[in-house]
Amino acid sequence: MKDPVFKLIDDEKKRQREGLELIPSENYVSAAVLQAMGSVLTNKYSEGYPSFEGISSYGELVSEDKIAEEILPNYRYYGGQENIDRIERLAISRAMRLFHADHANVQPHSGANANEAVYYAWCEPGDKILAMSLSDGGHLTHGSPVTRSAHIWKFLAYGVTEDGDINYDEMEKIALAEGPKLILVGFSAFMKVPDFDRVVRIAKLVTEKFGHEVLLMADMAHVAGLIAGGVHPNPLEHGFHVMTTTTHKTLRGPRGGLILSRGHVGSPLKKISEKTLKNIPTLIDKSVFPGTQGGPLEHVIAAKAVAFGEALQPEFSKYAAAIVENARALADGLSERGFILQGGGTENHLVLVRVRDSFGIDGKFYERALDRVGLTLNANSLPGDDGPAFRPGGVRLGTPAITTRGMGVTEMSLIADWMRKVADICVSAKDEAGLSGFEKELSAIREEVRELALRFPLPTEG
Ligand code: DSN
Repeated sequence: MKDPVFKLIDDEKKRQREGLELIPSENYVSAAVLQAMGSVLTNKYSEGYPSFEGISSYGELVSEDKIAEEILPNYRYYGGQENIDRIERLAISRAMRLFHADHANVQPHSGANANEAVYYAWCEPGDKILAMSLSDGGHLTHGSPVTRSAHIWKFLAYGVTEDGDINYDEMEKIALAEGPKLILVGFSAFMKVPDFDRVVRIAKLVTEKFGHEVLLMADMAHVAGLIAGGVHPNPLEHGFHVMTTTTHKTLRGPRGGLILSRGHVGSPLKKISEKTLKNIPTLIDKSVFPGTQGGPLEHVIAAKAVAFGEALQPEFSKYAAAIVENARALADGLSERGFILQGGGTENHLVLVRVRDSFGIDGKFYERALDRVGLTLNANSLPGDDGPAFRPGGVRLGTPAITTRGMGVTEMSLIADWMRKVADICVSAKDEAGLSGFEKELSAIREEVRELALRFPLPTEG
């Protein structure tokens, strides 16, 4: 008998095909990415690293055929690495070219692992790290007290201003009062383009006052695809030392993490006596393995390599530009229909809607009602939210996945229309139980959503 897991996978395929994915951190991978991920590479152990020799600096063009042919001595703890090494070297080289980095570590299993590996590479226990607060749009891994990191390092938080931008004055004030070792710019619910140059200036002031080097880290998980596509500034080109990201959001690769850095690339086997910014690529390699992870997931690394190869193609820039254009159209469409938006709109792929302020309904209720019509997004807290975390005042949505399906501004307007209709139903229904009185209205919208979704197949459906 067939394992019931496969029936459930088929059900999930149907859900993805017949609904619209509006969660801004999700996307649909290509058939090639899926194929690499579901390969025999999952059978192989490869703790350690391939040789970094001959992988280009980002400015040089090194032939991929050469990388794919060469077998070089490696830093691995297992035999049988001749294919794995070449795959990982391709992934590293493509990531470096994509993000103009001196080095790439493609092994982090996730964005959370990538972030923790950077903290562990640079900071001693008790050192101070300055990052955006979770409630203002930061991320759990940027120092939320419920995480392990928050028990090891002392996190300080800056917030956002009324108009939804980073409060740089607050960042500077805290930085100059506390002297953090690391300043982090990164977010999971923030709609502006960060002013990286201003943060670089703040770090210089900290160094002048306290005498230590400050690591500048950007967690660009949400916008990595926009950076790769050239429609968002690259923090590494503005003086940041490290950029972390996941590979599955706007970057449209497999679920996983990635760390890019600038500095000198040395042997991960050599002892490093001094933690300097120059050595950061090697400090990070040591921190990922053996510092915080064991065996790398080489099937995922192969899929990362394929996704990076796709993102290096000229079409990817068009895709990135379309994500932003669609997000603006969606934000405008929602505003025109009475939704109040955090920050007034968006400069990236993400929109944060103040549903409680707009219609007096909470984000979770609205998320669940939208689930019933096949529009998937997530409830999200808003700056200044003081209610229960599970019943926040907002919802977060974005356009990476629907743009992958080929949708454009016309479809954004349809989505905004459906969202307004569902909001009106929620107001009349009052609570989730009350939605049962609106089955007919919800089913009619569900059919319209399904019909639109089926006109735009997933990339894996050919
Ligand atoms: N959980 C991701 C998001 O949805 O933004 C960030 O890691």
